[in-house]
Amino acid sequence: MSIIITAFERSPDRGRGLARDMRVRWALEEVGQPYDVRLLSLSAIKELAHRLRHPFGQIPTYEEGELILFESGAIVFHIAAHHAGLLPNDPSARACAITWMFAALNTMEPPIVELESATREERNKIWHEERLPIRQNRVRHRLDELSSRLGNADWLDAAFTAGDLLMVTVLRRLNGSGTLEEKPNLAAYVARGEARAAYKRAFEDQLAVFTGNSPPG
Ligand code: GTB
Repeated sequence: MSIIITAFERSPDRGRGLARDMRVRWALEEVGQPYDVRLLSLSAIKELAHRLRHPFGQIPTYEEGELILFESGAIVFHIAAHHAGLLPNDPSARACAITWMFAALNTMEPPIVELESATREERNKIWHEERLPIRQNRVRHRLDELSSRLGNADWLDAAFTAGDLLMVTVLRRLNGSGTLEEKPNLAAYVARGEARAAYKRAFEDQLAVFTGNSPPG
């Protein structure tokens, strides 16, 4: 059955692969599932036709026949649960990988998104300068903890899983901020994820939407 996802027709990140369709594209590439992309404008995502797919009027969504999903984490989990390659078969190892998926989205992503949106949307508020270090320290604290746990390992568990896929997409949002670079093992972990062939294909495809160039077949 064919798969259709939604993405921005013109992503505000200018093709840096920071919007959340990137993690869905990457997951589909990892498991070798072809997919089509419905590109939507910022106004189209708020229209009824899209809200029937996504109650909050956002991207990404995922359609597979009658099945319509939203929430990038749920979509990646669905892909990982139905195709080999992103979750171990052993029940305990599988549960650990799913735990990392939740950790990426529930523990790491919120302070990173909060810091990013505060920097973007609140920089003119009088309290911004005062609150910024608080927000930066929340991110640094989580990075410290994650860095300690990862140590010298390549991946969060024995092999690459959907937990790493989500964690790398979350940490990537800090690329270039200097914060990630303070933890060389985390910066190397992100680079390791970005070096995967499936990641590169997904990245090129979303970049091609922004540049208007089709990636080489
Ligand atoms: N929890 C949801 C999920 O994981 O799927 C969150 C989905 C979400 O935030 N979608 C964003 C969206 O549709 C796009 S990804 N926003 C429009 C709206 O809410 O009206 C977030 C995003 C957008 C742009 C950048 N960027 O430019 O760097 C980074 C991340």
